[in-house]
Amino acid sequence: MEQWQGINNVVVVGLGITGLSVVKHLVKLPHKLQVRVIDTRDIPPGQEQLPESVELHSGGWNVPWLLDADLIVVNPGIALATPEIQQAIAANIPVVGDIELFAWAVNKPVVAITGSNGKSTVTDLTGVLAKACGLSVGVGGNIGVPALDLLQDDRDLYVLELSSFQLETTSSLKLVAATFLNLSEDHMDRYDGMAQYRQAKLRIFNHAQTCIVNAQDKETYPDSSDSVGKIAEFGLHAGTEFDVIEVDGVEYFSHNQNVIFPVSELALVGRHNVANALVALALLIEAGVNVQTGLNALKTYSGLTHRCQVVADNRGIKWVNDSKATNVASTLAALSGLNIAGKLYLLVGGMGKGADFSELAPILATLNVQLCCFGIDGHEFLPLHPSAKLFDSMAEIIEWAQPQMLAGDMIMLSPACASFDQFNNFMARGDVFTELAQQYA
Ligand code: UMA
Ligand code: ADP
Repeated sequence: MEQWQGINNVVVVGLGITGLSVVKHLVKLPHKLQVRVIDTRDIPPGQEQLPESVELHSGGWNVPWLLDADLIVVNPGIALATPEIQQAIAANIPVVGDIELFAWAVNKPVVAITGSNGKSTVTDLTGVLAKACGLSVGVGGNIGVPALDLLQDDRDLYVLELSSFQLETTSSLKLVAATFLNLSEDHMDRYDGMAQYRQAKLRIFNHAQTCIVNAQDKETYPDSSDSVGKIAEFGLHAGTEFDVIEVDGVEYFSHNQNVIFPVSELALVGRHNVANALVALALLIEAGVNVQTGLNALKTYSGLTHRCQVVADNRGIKWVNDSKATNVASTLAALSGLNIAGKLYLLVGGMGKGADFSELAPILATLNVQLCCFGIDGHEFLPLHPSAKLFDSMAEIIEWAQPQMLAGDMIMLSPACASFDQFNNFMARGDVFTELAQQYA
């Protein structure tokens, strides 16, 4: 608790589920704090749940409040580069995020996951495996349950998904094992290029006992100048600490050449999910968990909703919700290895976050595809394929496409963009797609 010495006046910037979890945590601390909230939105989500003792300033900034604070706790959705936050930093006021407060409070082992794609799958699966091994486990962070809310229950282990935004404002989180899964372009509206985005993610290793890195993506390795814990590599080929090896023609997950589990028994589909399962095993093994008792969970775990999920399958037409594909690499993962008898109706677009979509063109050229573009940056996809057509909404696309679809076709939402231009979040976007699928299929 020594971190709280001299802190009396805390300003929480940005409400939402993170801000609310921070406020609830602060008002429960043993020492009395003055807690105030600033949210630039006119009607911040969650304002009705604020305790009466907490003052709210909404609809814009309140710089005097910021400059009067002993500590500012900022929502991951707000960039540190925002001028008002920069003004506070220049005035030497400490600015942290909810994960830093979690680090100050937690007293049990924590493992954490970052990367451009696969974070939620690895986080959820690690939690499922740990539970199957008999541990009481708290799973949260960027996956949608604020980390501080997890502390309400005493657990044996915490598993956190951490975004680059959360890592930017975290400096003292101790981890028994941490992984950086992969790096590909994302959030270029928030960073001055890939190097800055990568540095934010590398912060996960700052106080990690074991750093689990991707042998097939050297960008996930700490820089040689960084002082970090033990490095453990994972890879889909033999030759790394955690890898996939072949014994008598059968592929196995393995640790230091010792077989753990046959890859073919993994319920998840796709090669990227073999890597995801390998990392979940690696995190728990490095955290000292005996995974043998929980391995059956790999046979039944079928993944999270909104990730390449078949939501309707009628008259030979598959409707696939991959709303969580919010960047180019995740849409590429969804498209690679697709085996469709007929035509693919691919729904792309939304808030592009400054990304370069041209990387999708080569794979689109190999597919029998109808590219259907929507959302604020939908027009940016038009040059990628001759079939591309622009629409205002998903509903309009489906109304147009449905009468033409034939048995063997697939219609997939894998938008390569964030959802915030038309939806509250990627889940709401996936739910709308799913409802349309159920209505039209
Ligand atoms: N906002 C304002 N003014 C404010 C506060 C927020 O304009 O004063 C805007 C932000 O710019 C942001 C948006 O509102 O774009 C979302 O903020 P929010 O209040 O909805 O945030 P929370 O509900 O607290 O959700 C946050 C994470 N959101 C972001 O990082 C944008 C959630 O990750 C996370 O699940 C949650 O905390 C719990 O930890 C979402 C996300 O999109 C899923 N993350 C990005 C990603 O995965 O790519 C990083
Ligand atoms: P994140 O939380 O990092 O966004 P998710 O597990 O939610 O990751 O998956 C997001 C998208 O990325 C989905 O479309 C999924 O199919 C794809 N994906 C999952 N794991 C990987 C991986 N290891 N490499 C590339 N793409 C992946």
